[in-house]
Amino acid sequence: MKKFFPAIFLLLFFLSACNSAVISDEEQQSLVIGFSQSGTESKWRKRHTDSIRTELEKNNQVLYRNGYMNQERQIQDIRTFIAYKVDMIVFTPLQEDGWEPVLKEAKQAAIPVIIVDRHINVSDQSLYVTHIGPSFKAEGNRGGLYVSNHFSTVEQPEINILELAGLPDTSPTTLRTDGFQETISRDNRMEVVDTLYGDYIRMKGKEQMEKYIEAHDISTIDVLYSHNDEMTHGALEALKKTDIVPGEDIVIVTIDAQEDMIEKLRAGEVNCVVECNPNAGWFVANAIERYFASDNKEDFVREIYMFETVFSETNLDKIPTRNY
Ligand code: GZL
Repeated sequence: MKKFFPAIFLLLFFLSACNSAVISDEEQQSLVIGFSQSGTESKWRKRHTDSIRTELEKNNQVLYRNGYMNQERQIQDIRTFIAYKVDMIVFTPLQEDGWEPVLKEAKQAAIPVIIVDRHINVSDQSLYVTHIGPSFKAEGNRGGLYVSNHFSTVEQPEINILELAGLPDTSPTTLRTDGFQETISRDNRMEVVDTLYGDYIRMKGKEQMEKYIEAHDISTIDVLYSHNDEMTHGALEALKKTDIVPGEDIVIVTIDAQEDMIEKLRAGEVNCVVECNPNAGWFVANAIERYFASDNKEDFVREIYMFETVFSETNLDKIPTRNY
């Protein structure tokens, strides 16, 4: 019996050690992450939120706050995360400026910050670990390329473009304008004759378009370039009150690729849908995992671009079902 007893003891000790090893691994994986989202203005944004929360909540505790498109509220949310001493802050800034003070507070509290989707303007680049998001300029390029190709076989001395832009002073709005302009400027017939701002909101897009139609001859516009699908839906509602046939009398280019806009593409009401990928969850979770596993955190990758594409009449049969 004596010989048998030590063996049992060793086996129990080994099993309990294994069990504690498994628990400590799980404890190491489980971080407390503060996630501040900018708003809920579009189906795109709701998918963006769900994607990040679902992926992070697989292995971590996530404190989620929605800023409802109010920067002051987002700043308070980040301060809450700091007070809670979270392990990591993930946030989607509503606009580019005004983040320096609160990010300095996070740095003083030694809490790393990841920027997702829109970018920020800060002089001190050490205030955030990395930025994860689309290439907004490439999205603008793709929209401009579609327009350039569309009119390359059209004999027309002037091509008038109306831009329906998103929220001013945000990186998607600035860069979608720059990317589009960069591409169409190679055809000197093309000109953006007016820019309206719909803040990425359907109703505001509709209001801006209605006001424009009241004050201008919309039949002189050849192209509508809209920075997101929600505003495009609003513009289509406004155009319904005119005799303009969308997709025929006016070429429409829009960005995001929500399912409800792919339906408009299939119906011929819009001509080009540039994808803006909202499925950031995996990219964020992977970056956090790699950051905490890294031996050299100061030298972490600074920009992580998400893959995305463009849809038009050329690939209607190849559009994956949208999950937003
Ligand atoms: C772009 C994102 C934009 C979307 C809009 O990544 O910031 O904001 O294109 C959303 O739908 O409002």
